[in-house]
Amino acid sequence: MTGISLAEAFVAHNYHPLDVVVESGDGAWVTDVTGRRYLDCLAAYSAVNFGHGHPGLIAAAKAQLDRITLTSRAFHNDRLGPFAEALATLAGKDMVLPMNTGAEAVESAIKVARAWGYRVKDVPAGKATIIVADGNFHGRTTTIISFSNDEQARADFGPFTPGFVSVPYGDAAALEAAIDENTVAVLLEPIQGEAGIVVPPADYLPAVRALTSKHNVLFIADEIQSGLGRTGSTFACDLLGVVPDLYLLGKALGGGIVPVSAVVGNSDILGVLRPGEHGSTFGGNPLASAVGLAVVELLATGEMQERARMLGERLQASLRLLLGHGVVAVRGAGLWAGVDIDPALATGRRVCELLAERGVLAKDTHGSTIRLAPPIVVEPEDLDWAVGQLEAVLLELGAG
Ligand code: IF1
Repeated sequence: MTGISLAEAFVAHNYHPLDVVVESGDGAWVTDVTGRRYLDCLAAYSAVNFGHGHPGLIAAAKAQLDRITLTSRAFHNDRLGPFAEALATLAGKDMVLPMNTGAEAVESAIKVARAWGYRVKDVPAGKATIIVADGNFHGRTTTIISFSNDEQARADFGPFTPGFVSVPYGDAAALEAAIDENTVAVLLEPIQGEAGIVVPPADYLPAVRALTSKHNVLFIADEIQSGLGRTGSTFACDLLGVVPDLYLLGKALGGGIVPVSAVVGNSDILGVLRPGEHGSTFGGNPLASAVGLAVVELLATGEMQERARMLGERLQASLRLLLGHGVVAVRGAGLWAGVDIDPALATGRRVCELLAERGVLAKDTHGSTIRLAPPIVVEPEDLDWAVGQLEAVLLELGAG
């Protein structure tokens, strides 16, 4: 059986992948089992920000494989401390809670915010609420889907966790109206990914920062997808000069090699956790920490962020030329774009299928939107070529 039919037979049907079976990857390119090459314009939802097989990251992982890979947090390991120090420094904070997946970082921050609410803010027991935004995507656990508005993500998975209030994204007045004395945190994506790369009005995040400070509420920024270089800065919050109380990081923190996530903040908040109250078998393991440290060292030079900023300008400008030619809207920041295809022309899924036939891998979201997030190491000519392929697909579909 081929890779596809084996996967269809033995893997739970919780995804509907394109008909491409990837075998290897190098930089921004992947190769399938037949030897065909594709430009990877998804980069594993930004988990591969620095490219497939980044030499420095692979070297760090290989070196650690030969030392030790797993110790559990029952003991110290010699890699976690340096990783945590470097990551805290990168974020301008003083404490790190290491986890594995993005959803775990979100869950961890929810627990930290609730504990902070009861122990520091003096919210009555069991009353803490967290404000989130309509259209959010923060992961797949039962608590996280409890505050999703996406019926597909929720249907048949209840009962749900209480304690969340959802308000329209981008509307600071609605946010302030929802804050009361039991609000412990506001949890937001600085740019909404799954919703279609939705960039809020420029005054929104600064207003959220001002309101949360004024009302003694934590501002938790889910930078799991937007962070670590993607938008042309270390954090999407940086683009607006906003500093949240907690950063949630994941995806690219693992260098495309291992799952690594973290909650990063100051000890007046993260310090509420006491031994035994929270944890994970794998969080902060030596291999994850060695890779995470190499990722932070890569970002500390600022070169990746600058490259994403420059290539991002190029990408957004070339995509805007397609407006009116099968494209009805382009949104984005840095090397991250949401492109709305004219629904009369084709679904986003169909466009992605035709792009794959032309050697470009991208992913649709919400019917007619496709998202582009190539590895930051992509060559400018390859980026131009990919946009050219999108243009060709739209022409093929009958765009004017
Ligand atoms: C899927 C989207 C991307 C995230 C933010 C937390 C998490 C994610 C902002 C959870 C995860 C994913 C997971 C993947 C598809 C995907 C996605 F379309 F659903 F929104 F990337 F665009 N916060 N994003 O984007 O991180 O637990 O997965 O490590 O679930 O199908 P995780």
